Amino acid sequence: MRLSVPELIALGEALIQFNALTKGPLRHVTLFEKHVAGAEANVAVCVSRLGRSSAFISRVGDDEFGRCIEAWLRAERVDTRWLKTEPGAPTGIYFVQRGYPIPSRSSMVYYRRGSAGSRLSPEDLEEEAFRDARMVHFTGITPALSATAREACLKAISLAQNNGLAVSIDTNIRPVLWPSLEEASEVLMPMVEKADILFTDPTDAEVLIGENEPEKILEVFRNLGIGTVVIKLGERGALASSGSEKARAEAINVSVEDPIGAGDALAGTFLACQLAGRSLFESLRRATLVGSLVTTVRGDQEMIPTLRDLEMIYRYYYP
Ligand code: KDG
Repeated sequence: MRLSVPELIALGEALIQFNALTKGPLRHVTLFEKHVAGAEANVAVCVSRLGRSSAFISRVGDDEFGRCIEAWLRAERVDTRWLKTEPGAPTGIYFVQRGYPIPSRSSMVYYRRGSAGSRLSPEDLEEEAFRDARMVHFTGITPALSATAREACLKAISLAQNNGLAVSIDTNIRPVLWPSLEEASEVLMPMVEKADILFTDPTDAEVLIGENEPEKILEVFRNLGIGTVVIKLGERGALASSGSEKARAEAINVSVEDPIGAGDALAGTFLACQLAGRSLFESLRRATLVGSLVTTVRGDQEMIPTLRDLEMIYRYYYP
C-alpha cells in the first residue's frame, strides 16, 4: 500500500531537552524534566496537531533517547518513514537554564557535537517525499550542524523548487553552533533568498542584513523576492507581509515559565493555517496566540493546542 505523502516536510535535528525544574544557574539545579524538542521537530508536531499532515526527515541514535523521539513523533502522527536510526552516534541532548541571568528568559546548553542528527545528509532526502508535498521547512540550525546537513538543506531547496513546493525557512541563528556570525550569514543568506516563506526576528536580521527595525526588515526581505515574511517580535507579537497585504498581531499577556519553543510554535501554526487556506491576518493572529501559549509551560511542544482547542482559545481572546 502506498502511504499518502504529507503536506509539510521538515528536516533537522530532534533533541532530548532536559528542562530545569527550578529557576537559576544550572550548577544549583538538581531536578530536570525530559521533553522531546528540536526546532524542526517542534514545527512538524505543531502542524500535525493542528490537523495538517507532516513528516520529519532526520537521524536519531540507536539509543533510548532516539527511541523516545521516534515514539513521540509517531504518537503525534508525524510521518517518520524517513527518520533513520544511526548506529554509532548518540541522540543529541541539551539542558535548559531558566530565569537566569535574565528573569523570564531561558538559555540552552547543548551536548550534541557528533550527534546522529548532525549526520543528516542529502541521501536522506528522497524525491518521493517531495513529489506531492506542499511545503518544506527547515531552520538556520540545520545548516549549522555539519557540511552534510548543509548539503541536505540545499538539496531540500532544489527538490522543493523542482516539485513545486513552497520553501519555508526560519532563520533561527544559534551563535554557539557557528564559527562566527559572518559565516552564519554567508551560509544562510543564499538559502534565505530562495525562501517563499521566511520567519525571522530583529536579532537574526541584524546578522543577515544589518537591520533590526521590523518595518525595514520586512522591506529588505520582500525586495529580495521572498513572497511571505514573518517577523517574530517576542512579547511584542509579530508582523508579516505577503503579496500586497500586511498584518500585525499582538502577543497575549501570559505568565512565562519558559519561552523556548515559542518561535517554532508560531512558525508551525502559521504554516498550518496557510495550508488550511487562512488569510495572512488570521494565520498570524493564531500563530502569535500559540507562540504565547507555549511559553506558559516547560517544554516546546506540550502546550501546542489541537485545532479544536485553538479555535476555542481564539474565540476567547478575539470574541
Ligand atoms: O526553537 C527551540 C529550539 O531551539 C530547541 O528545541 C532546541 O532545536 C533546538 C536547537 O537546536 O536550538
